Amino acid sequence: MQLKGILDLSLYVITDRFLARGRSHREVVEEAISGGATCIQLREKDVTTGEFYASARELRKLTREKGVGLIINDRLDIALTVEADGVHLGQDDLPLYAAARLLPSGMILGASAGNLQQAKEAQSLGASYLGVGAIFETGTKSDAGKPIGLQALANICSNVSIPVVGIGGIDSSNAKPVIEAGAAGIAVISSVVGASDVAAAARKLAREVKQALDPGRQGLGRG
Ligand code: TZP
Ligand code: MG
Repeated sequence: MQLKGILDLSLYVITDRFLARGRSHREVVEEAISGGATCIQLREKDVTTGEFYASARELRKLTREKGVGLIINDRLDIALTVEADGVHLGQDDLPLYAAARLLPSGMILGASAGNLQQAKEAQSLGASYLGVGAIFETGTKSDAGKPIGLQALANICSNVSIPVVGIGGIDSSNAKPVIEAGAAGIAVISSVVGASDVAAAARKLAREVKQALDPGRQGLGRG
């Protein structure tokens, strides 16, 4: 899968300024990357466009230095101006067909899907990967809906050809079955951004995911 070469989605950490215990995006993202985050999404809900843009620029510089992908949530204009690796659009955002018209070739188009129909539609409209969920209960997104669970995730994973990232209520206690259901990675907010030790939380999750993606390596003292 071409995306794999461009972007590693295995531990996809999404920012949240309200869950960050007063730490800046920069501090949280630096720690998350040092713990093993492979991709960062800048997600802002209650800031001005100017503030969103400033954060995006700062994280673009940082993620470039660290060699980690940067995806911008909701805002294609900001993703384009800061030369992010991609944009992530939900069901109520700019429609994928409209975004696809402006998207430079090689830029990643992430899409949210809560069921198989949405997943197939997003794939047919050119999505590069899917964020599927909420898998488990989460208090982070008020309109996340009823959790879809692992069975529905597995069904989606086996019916699309683009990579799927599970999202919603994922922590180190339940990351493994998400990968075993066929996901290429996990997307997390509270279990990393809200942790007292962000790097340690990311490290623990990265280990779980790595082992689940490559069980052959278990017990070899790696990772
Ligand atoms: N989309 C579906 S669930 C969710 C989003 C953005 C919230 C994920 O946050 P957490 O804290 O990892 O459950
Ligand atoms: Mg959105």
